[in-house]
Amino acid sequence: MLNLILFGPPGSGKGTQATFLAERYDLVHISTGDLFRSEIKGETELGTLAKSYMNKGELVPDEVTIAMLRKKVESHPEASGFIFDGFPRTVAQAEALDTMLGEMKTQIEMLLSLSVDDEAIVQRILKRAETSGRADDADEGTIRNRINVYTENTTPVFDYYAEQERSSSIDGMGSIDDVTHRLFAALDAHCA
Ligand code: B4P
Repeated sequence: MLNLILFGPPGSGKGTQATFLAERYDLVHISTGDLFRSEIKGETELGTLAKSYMNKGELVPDEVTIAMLRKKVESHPEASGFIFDGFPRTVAQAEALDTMLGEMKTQIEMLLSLSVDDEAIVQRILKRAETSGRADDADEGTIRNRINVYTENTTPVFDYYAEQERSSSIDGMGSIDDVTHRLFAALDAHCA
């Protein structure tokens, strides 16, 4: 199995690039952000809870996020690998993911982290807000809070996998195409 984490600040291109990686390497793409948005759309209890955090740019509590992720992974027993997009976002989530994959006799092969300047992030997300209808995209204060939450709660996940020599930093600036080619090159070199 090839299991990857696509990592990076909000708006760094995780969702955009995960689609290309999933197709090229035949991976099941799991985005916790998309899963929460689907729960919100369905007006479920989980959706109502998630919305109260997401609209402020805060993280949804670990317990809830981990349970949802586990359910999704278990619904794909046929998978030849997974690409986790937007998960893990805390060290507790990373530990839970490692335990879950360990039970399946597999592990994370690589964490690919997209680096993008804060100002480019704000511009990308504000542009997306024109069409996304997402409350967490529309307000610059909320976007900056998401960046702060990433810096404080999520960047330790990069170090967690770096200690196991599995983290790799990729330049996320430039065109979508440029970034895709950098990701493919890094993975191909790793898997060669
Ligand atoms: P996500 O859905 O993961 O939101 P995101 O970080 O904004 O998405 P992403 O990074 O994938 O966006 P992309 O760059 O593709 O999370 C939303 C919220 O859900 C979180 O704030 C949190 O509340 C909650 N949540 C999710 N997972 C959680 C977890 N594990 N634990 C707790 N809470 C969790 O797209 C950005 C825009 O940039 C797009 O418009 C795209 O077209 C554009 N773009 C991409 N690449 C570009 C490039 N190279 N140049 C120019 N534009 C580019």
